[in-house]
Amino acid sequence: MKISGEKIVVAGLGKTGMSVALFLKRRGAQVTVTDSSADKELADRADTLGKMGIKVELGSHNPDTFENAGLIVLSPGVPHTIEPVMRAVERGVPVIGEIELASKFIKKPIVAISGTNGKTTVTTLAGKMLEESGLNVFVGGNIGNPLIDYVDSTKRAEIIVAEISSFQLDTIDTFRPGISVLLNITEDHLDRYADFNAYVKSKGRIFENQEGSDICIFNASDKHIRSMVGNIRCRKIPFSSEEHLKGHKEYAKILNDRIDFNIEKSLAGSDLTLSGNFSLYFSEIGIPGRHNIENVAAAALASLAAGGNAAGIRSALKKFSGLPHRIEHVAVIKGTEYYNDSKATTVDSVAKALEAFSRPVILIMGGRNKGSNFSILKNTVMKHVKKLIVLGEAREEIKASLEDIVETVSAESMEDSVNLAHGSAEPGDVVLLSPACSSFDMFTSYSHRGEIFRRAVETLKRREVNVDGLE
Ligand code: UMA
Repeated sequence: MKISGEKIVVAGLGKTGMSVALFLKRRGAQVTVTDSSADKELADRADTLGKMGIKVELGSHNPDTFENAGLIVLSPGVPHTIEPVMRAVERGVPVIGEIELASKFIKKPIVAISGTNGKTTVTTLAGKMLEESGLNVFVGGNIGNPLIDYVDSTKRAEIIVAEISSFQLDTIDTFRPGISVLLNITEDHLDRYADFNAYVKSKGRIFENQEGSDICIFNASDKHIRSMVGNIRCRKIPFSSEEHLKGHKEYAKILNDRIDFNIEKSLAGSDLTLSGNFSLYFSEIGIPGRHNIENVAAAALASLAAGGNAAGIRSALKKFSGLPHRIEHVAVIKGTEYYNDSKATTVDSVAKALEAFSRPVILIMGGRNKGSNFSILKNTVMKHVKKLIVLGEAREEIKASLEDIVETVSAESMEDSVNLAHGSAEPGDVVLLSPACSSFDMFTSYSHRGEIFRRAVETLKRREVNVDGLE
């Protein structure tokens, strides 16, 4: 790929744009970065880049900048459908994303993990399982560190494990992971895609360039995924309960108390002497919920396929107690357990979190709606939730969808939500923050929202301890 001397436009000056601009500059490209915002933080970044001879345009996207480019590299947060990009495409300017660019410079096999929910957990777990199996691994992508950072880093990995979002798949061209993993597809990002089908299609692109020798690991219980794998070329390894595994010789079979793995050889073609056939008991899995059984099945299959072994998988699982902001245990106050699931920004992830509990739940939901239909939660809420507390931009919409099913009250802030929950909680209950919305109406990110929840719970706990003098 020719970069030196090329006029390359980088759109978006977040983490990705910054890394891509520097990567291209180091290779002698004439780089222009453009960002529609002119925030103070961006001005500081622009200053840094300016000193290195990189032109930066902030505050709007100038169509001429795009049309005069030899190549456009989009950040995931910049839709490929915005007007200036579409016009440049019409004029024949190639448009790719950072994943496509990075993959052209990465020679080691890539394990690419996508899906609506569980991507970060599976990416983290697969990385740890491979490390515990003795392999040198780089973990990156949508998880937080751009894949392109690996190329110029000093780290030399034997295998790359990358979390890949649908936004990133929208701008691939030849990206071909040696191992692809597709976990599930449920409604998400409907504020960015024309409809659910467009989103499903985007997710399916993870398989697009795979060949017969490549491996695809997929959730055979998911009807959207099942319907797309018929046409793809690669070694197909499903994970699911028995009914969906018919005809497959390699699989992870989810039974009542364990997962049975059966896989013939790893990607490199080496024989798996001790791992090809083994069982993992649910009692060995320390993270809650049925969805995490599927996540572990997917991560372990990916690890086995990438050359990991059963001992490494077990060792990683022993050390892994879950990620922050995903059904994360925060505190026990007067017999009520408080959990932070701030990462749950879709209705499906809220349903999965609720299903992880057999005790009554006081649920805190709300934030900015990403295009979800909250009524989908009716049955699960009826089964698990004793009181619903709603906050943020979407609170009236959520209330209208679910107040017939459960007592629903509105809160003004996260602190107010936690106090309201505490007021209704009895010993044995669970208070769960699982918003089904993005955080951007009140917070800077889902992790910021989770931290504010944690602080509110900790303040409540201190108050209760002072009142009772114990706990
Ligand atoms: N911007 C424009 N024009 C636009 C839209 C946005 O210039 O039309 C600008 C914004 O003003 C902003 C910049 O683009 O300055 C932000 O770009 P970005 O959102 O791509 O931010 P990055 O920091 O590069 O983060 C991206 C991913 N962000 C998104 O997909 C929205 C990060 O995933 C990822 O960790 C990072 O690259 C490294 O790969 C975050 C995410 O929320 C965590 N992902 C979604 C998810 O998981 O659901 C997909």
